[in-house]
Amino acid sequence: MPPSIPRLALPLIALAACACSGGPGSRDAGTDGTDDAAEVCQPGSGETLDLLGWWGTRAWVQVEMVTSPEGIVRMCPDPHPGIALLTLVINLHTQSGDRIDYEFVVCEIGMPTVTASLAPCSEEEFLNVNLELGPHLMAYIPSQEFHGHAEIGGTQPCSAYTSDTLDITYGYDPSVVASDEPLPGWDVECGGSTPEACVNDWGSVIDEDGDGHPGVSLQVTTDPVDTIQGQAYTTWRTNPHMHGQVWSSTLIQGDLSPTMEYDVVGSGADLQGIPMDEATVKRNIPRFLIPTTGSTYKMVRVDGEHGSQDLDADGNSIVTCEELMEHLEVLE
Ligand SMILES: [Ca+2]
Ligand SMILES: [Ca+2]
Repeated sequence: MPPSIPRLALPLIALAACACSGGPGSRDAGTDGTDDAAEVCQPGSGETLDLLGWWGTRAWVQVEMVTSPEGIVRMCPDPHPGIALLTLVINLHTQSGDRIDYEFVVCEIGMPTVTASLAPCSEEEFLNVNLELGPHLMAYIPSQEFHGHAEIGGTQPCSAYTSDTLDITYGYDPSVVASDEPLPGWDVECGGSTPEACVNDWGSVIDEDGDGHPGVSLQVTTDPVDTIQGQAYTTWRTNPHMHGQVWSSTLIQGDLSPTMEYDVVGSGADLQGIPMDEATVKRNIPRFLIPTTGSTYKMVRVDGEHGSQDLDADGNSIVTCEELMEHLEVLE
């Protein structure tokens, strides 16, 4: 960091990126999903589709982070592209005509490493900012069950598959804040300093990951210099609307029209013990955009039926996130 840059800026970078990461994830750039989506379904087998059962699912969500006009943080490049990875276990449990009801759990949300700098972007000053779910949140999400249903276009391979699911939310009560209303978040124009005064719908914010802080916590680390120790306390909402085709009784894939957003309800970030002010942090968080195209998903049957791999290691007729995560290669 150049000496002219205030040290205070460092945590802002981290939190900004954390915003970036608010959705971005990406350990592998998701080339698998992209490649598969580029293929064309061939209804070769002529089988009558049977889709009920357990499916491992991965979504590659294209995300972009852009620098806030008021921010001192600059994504490099700006906008900064990335891929967020969602890994799910879905149980397609009931079929009635062309409708299939399902339950699912989110196993993992992976966010991309972001390169950031202070304006202007300087290749010598890049700081890698790594955002991930805090340890409590990481342990918590596989315990949350969500519901949805899918419409199937037919009984033969290459039939359309369109799923509709409720919002996946963390850190607030979705029965209080409707899906078309803003997430609970800190009002940067607030004259006060407490969340009671400054967070809209504060009453709906819950410590859902049980770490003693409001909302759910995202953890930020930086390299090559481990300067920042911080968490952003957030509310989170995503909804992976899936459109695609049933390739067979063991493979469904296609495009994703995801929504993914977050807001800050508190700051747990500090630099050498100096806590950051929430409004200042939020003003410096880059905006988080999701292109309407380019995201893909793949569902792979994992219960041993129809020749699929059987990941139900303990034989209890339930495939858990733990069992899926042991064999993520099936989703690649
Ligand atoms: Ca919490
Ligand atoms: Ca099992």
